[in-house]
Amino acid sequence: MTIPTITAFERSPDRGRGLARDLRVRWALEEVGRRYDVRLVSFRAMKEPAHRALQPFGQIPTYEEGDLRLFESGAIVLHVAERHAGLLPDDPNARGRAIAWMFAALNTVEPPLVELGTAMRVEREKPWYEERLSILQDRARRTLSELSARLGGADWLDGAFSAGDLMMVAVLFRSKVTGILDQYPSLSAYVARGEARSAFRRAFAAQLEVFTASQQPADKDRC
Ligand code: GTB
Repeated sequence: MTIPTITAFERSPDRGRGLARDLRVRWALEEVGRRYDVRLVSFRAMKEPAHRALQPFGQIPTYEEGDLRLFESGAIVLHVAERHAGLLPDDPNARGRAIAWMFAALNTVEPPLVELGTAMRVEREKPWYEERLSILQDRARRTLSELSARLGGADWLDGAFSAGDLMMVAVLFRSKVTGILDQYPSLSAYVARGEARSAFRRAFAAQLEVFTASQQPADKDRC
């Protein structure tokens, strides 16, 4: 079986603490027990034609396996989940629902959280920051309240852990730095359950290791 190669940041402002979206791809590969190689790319290399041929927007992650080339973390996780046992239920309806949760994570939950996180990172000095912050917090809270209501007291979103949970936890995990998740104890516990999985821990450690191994400085100017 070909060993897939993914791309990840050579340098990252968070120094590999889970903000970069290769984490979810690593996690999916770890969940299904698939070894993978990592090619680290610089910010300059990401914008060059060779990388843009893989990722039109000049971003990570990408995925190469034999003659297959994929971009978009969601598409990559879905590809991994569809080709290996463990991340999607066998029952076609349950499978469809798990995929719906993946899309909900990426299309409904991630956008307001990313908007909030980005504003908190790069718009703090703007004169309108406080007003915008409050609008973005309201938007994020609305979505998180609805998600929390649906999760209720369950461990996972729809029965057993699936690629839908993997993607939702990965999305929520990235927003922990904003502090907004602290207002939702059941979602915080949901993320903690995801983080406690051994596959997540291996994926997180592998991403972190890129940066601890080289002791490199943070690149504050990018992403
Ligand atoms: N929709 C795409 C997907 O899901 O694959 C989005 C991919 C994406 O956003 N990639 C980012 C990237 O390559 C890295 S994850 N950015 C470089 C660029 O656009 O030039 C976003 C990210 C990672 C790390 C931090 N950080 O450390 O602060 C912030 C955001």
